[in-house]
Amino acid sequence: MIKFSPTLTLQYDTAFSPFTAAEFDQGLQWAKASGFDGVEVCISNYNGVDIPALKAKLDALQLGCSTLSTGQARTLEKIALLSDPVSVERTQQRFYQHIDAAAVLGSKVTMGLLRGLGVPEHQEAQKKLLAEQMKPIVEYADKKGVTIIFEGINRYETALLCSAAEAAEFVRVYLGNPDCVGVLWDVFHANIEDPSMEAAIEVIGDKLKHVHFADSNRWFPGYGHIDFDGVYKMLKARGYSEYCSFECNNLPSVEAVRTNAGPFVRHLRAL
Ligand code: LER
Ligand code: MN
Repeated sequence: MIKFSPTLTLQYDTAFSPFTAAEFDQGLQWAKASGFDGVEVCISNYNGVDIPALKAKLDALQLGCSTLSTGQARTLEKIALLSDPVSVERTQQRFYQHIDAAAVLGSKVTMGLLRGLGVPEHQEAQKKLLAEQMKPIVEYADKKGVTIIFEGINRYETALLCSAAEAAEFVRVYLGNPDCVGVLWDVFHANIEDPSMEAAIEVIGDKLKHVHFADSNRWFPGYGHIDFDGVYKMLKARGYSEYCSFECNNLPSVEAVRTNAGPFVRHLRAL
């Protein structure tokens, strides 16, 4: 069975969360009432973050945690893996903390923009370097039984590893296909980068471990031109049983996101 989660932020506000960090508990109540199976939680750093308390809150509502969204630290702290040695070290340490938290929460850990933006030149060298810098993170994840999900991100946000094919190749070839690393496929990026939704799902194959839902304009599904019924049916037909997680801007409005989420999830489940 495919599971669903919305993005909720725990520390710092983001346009992807329909509740502010201060409203986190209200967001959990809404997620439960809307029929979600779990929540995707944005955590930037662990200053003052009580993971056992978060786990207790989720358990009380019988909600899972799909993945830890990690990218906020890149803009807030200017850290990344494709960066200077001090920044690389800080980013690796941050991922160890994310992995420890994920082990408690039973979630995955996202490797998105915190890998760094890269530059258009010397793609091959940067992919090799990134794989090298991810190595201790992957080893730590493996030891802790946590899955890292590597996301293809469109060309306007990053210089490399933009498409589903590139993300899947990076995991399989450059990282050596470890069991503890999968691909996060974001249909908003896919609409820009991938030849078709079908081809993307096919090329990722058994490495597909998480899906981000936002429409072609990054509004809530239904306000752009992505065929979500078609995508959902393809995922279902392939036996995908991980999360589809909403990561869209609060558009057309935060009220619309909050109101539409439950009916949209019910609609997809009925397909
Ligand atoms: C993160 O999941 C993502 O999709 C990035 O585009 C965030 O800006
Ligand atoms: Mn995404």
